[in-house]
Amino acid sequence: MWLIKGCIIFFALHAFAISVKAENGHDLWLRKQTAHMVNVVCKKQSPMLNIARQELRRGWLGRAGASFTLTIKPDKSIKGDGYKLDSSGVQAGTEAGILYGVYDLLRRQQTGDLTQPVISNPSYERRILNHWDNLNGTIERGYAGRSIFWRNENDSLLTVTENDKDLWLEYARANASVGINGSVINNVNASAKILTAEYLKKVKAIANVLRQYGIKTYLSVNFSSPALLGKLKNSDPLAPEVIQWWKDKVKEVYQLIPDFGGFLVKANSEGQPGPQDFGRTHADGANMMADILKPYGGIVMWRAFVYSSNDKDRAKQAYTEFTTLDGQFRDNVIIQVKNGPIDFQPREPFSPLFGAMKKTSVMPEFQITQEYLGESIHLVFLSTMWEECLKSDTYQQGAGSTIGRCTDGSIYPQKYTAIAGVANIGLDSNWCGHLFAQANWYAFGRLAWNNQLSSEAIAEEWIKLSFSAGDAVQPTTIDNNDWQDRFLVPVKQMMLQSREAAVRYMMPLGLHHIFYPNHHYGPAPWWAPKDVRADWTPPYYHQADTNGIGFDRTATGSNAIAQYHEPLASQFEKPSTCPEIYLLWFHHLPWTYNVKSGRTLWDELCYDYEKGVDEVRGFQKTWDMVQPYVDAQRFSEVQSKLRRQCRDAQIWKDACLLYFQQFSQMPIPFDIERPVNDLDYLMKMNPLTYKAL
Ligand code: GCV
Repeated sequence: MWLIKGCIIFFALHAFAISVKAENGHDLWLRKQTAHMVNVVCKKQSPMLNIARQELRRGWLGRAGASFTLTIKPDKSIKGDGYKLDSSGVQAGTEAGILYGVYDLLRRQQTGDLTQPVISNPSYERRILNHWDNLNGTIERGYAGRSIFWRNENDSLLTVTENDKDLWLEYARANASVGINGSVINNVNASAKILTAEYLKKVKAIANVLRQYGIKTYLSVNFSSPALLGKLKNSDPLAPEVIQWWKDKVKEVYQLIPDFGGFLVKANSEGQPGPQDFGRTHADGANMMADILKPYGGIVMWRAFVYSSNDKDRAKQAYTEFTTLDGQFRDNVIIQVKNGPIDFQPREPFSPLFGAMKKTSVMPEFQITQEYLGESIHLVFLSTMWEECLKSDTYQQGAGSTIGRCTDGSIYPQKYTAIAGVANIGLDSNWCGHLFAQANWYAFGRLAWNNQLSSEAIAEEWIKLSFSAGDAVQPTTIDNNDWQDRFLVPVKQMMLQSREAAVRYMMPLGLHHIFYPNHHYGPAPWWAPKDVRADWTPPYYHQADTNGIGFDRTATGSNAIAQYHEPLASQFEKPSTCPEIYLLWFHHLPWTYNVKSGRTLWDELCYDYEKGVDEVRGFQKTWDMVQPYVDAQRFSEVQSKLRRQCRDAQIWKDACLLYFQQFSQMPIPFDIERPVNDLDYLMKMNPLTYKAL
């Protein structure tokens, strides 16, 4: 009888344990620890040093009762906010450096990476999130709920509550823990309203919170603000009254926020106003602002994302426009360049502007939010994509002129170095919509700090910080080795494979921008209404016809290849030497063209789509197999998103193969799965909502 009773109690407790083991992901990679006692020694007191102290007490996993010293003292080997770390303490030249060192130490204690001592210096001086948050609380390309900074008119627009401040503080802490030290808190498609006195009051409140963790606040500004707000007759950057307007405005901003970081500007791009509206150049516009910001230590991040419909190849335009201005920008202007020449596609060759602007500071812009990579539905670890970009060799100053080195001051003497990531953060309880999207925020911070890190190391860290053997349904039956083999290894493998899988089921072999319009979620290679400009339609990019497929960017085509430095230009020029991952980016080739595997181009395309879908099915299995190691809530959320990802990967494959088959007129190889959706149906439904058009 006692045995039965015992069993009932055991199962009841066990069931309870399962049901309470739920986590909503809000703690990110900073989950609560059962910390040991630590004696923190620090001669100085300051709010930031107090945070460092508090973090050590909250997370110390070293020897109980050990002492740990925080020392602010310059050292030749320490640069900027870098630090020196060993098991007895951290030394840095700045308070922020101490904080970063403390986070590094705690991360090492938690992940078991106790290699010491360490000297760690940031690759980029400014490591910045760009929030595309609109002032009405919506987020352009945001998939994790509404803005954490802005609300709509019906919701006490500009009030700042204690809850707001608490959330901003959590946000700032998460950023600081990975070394991010700047936030642009409004959309680059900027409303002029951000510079009104009432909005600036709120900006000040946000800056006051972010500053506590060493984060500078920046604003996106609308180039026409002098006309829109100041009621001037225009916003010509060379007009004295316009310059005076910006001077007054900048003064007002710095009176409120003395450590304000500067402006981010999207000018003469996608309908945004800019200096060209007044016959001036990008340099005229950027320099006018830079001169005004300079006395305050502010910078201008001027975006190179410009294109117009009158050019034959959108991929060439930023390079053409900006290289001619090289040397004309002030030293506190940084040109912000997207990783690829078009627009954050699942795969692009790097933008040829990197390394080509030799007398101008340039900063990379990555997109953390998954506009083109499955929103917050698909599991895609973007670190591998950014690593690919940062490690790409531009050859601009000989072999080894990687994008990382061309932008971090190693090759060109930039006065300021910076890197930006378009944030994927919203009010969702887990911040990013998808649990694994948190890994992209994390990875951006880690790469911004150290652009040499490998995605594998980053994925491993993130997994170890976000999950643990203690999360298992029956933690007592699992030892650490077991957890590593059965959880860490397969989940890491899934993450590392995920971006390549997405490229395969969306647009393999260099295909690009064949997305459904506006939301950019699913496929629409056919979409080309007559009244829409060609460079906003997929056929402009894939150029499929009965002769073949791909965009000819060779010397006989648009000649975009000439924008790359040798030996890349020659390598890209010939299909036989062009890396196959970029084949259809640079070449229009017959369907029967033989690729390196010996297959025809058409067959290769079919196998790639098939493989991409199969890989996602594999991710589903991996995740189901690790169920015993994950709490119920996080497990089921990811499981259900993977189901949707699988359905939609199948849609990608079916839509693209059935559509392109109309031109290739070749059979889908018989050893791969047949499409399961009709093209006619796919062409009539919205792939995000599945609703008929
Ligand atoms: C903020 C793409 C996106 C736009 C975005 C733009 C940009 O075109 O679709 O939503 O606008 O890039 O980076 O400025």
